[in-house]
Amino acid sequence: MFNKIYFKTLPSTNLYLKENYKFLPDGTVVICNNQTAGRGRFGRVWEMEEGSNIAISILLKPEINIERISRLSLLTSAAMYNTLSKYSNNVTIKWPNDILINNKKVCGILLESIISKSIDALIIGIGVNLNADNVPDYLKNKATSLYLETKKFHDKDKVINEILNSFKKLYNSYLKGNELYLNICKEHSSIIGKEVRINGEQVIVCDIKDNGNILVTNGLKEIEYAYGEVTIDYDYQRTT
Ligand code: BT5
Repeated sequence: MFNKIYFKTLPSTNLYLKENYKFLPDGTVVICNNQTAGRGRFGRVWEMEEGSNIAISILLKPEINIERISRLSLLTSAAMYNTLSKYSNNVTIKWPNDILINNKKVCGILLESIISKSIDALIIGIGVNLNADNVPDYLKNKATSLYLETKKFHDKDKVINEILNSFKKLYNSYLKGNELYLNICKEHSSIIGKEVRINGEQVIVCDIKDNGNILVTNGLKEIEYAYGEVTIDYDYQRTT
């Protein structure tokens, strides 16, 4: 399914696919060793230490209903859970796009879509702190790497293949209408039952719904979010 293209350095693997998706087939995977302008959601920065970490983007051109697109973030989170939990304990998924180990972020996912009359391209970017023995100072409280958590180096190509294999299994079943990844996201959620802030409001997370949205309560009423920024209470305590 996957056709891999390797680069030594790119500004951003997602950006590369955004600029070139027209000429590339469904299933193209861009991998780079050094990403100089990695991006997160809402225009935020994604840091990457040259050589030791993973930056990949997957190009998809599926014929699916537009409303099912956002679920691919959760599907990718589940694939990342399946992969990283082979190497470490205490891997959890922070809805919708963060993977944590021991409550610190080890992986982020950026889903971008290009839509005209139908879906022209979906781009799923995955950044993993793999073998870095450090994270930038300003992220020390909330970021980690697989190496820092396991004290072992991990074979980058092997981990990338495992990510892609796990993604492929879940994605093929998603294309047939099955949402297998949802159970993984619920079972290994870092936020269900917890008090968090979502878009600034203090709430308790009740569930992840079948449509991929999160259901929370503020004590007075239940609210459903399709996307948003979740801050876990211990983050709040650390940063205040
Ligand atoms: C994400 O955004 O977590 C999505 C990150 C996606 C990165 C991949 S790498 C391959 C592909 N190409 C790209 O250009 N991007 C994708 P968000 O939820 O907005 O989180 C961003 C926030 O995470 C930042 O504001 C920092 O607080 C934090 N952060 C930045 N770099 C980090 C890192 N290496 N490890 C952990 N946290 C980080």
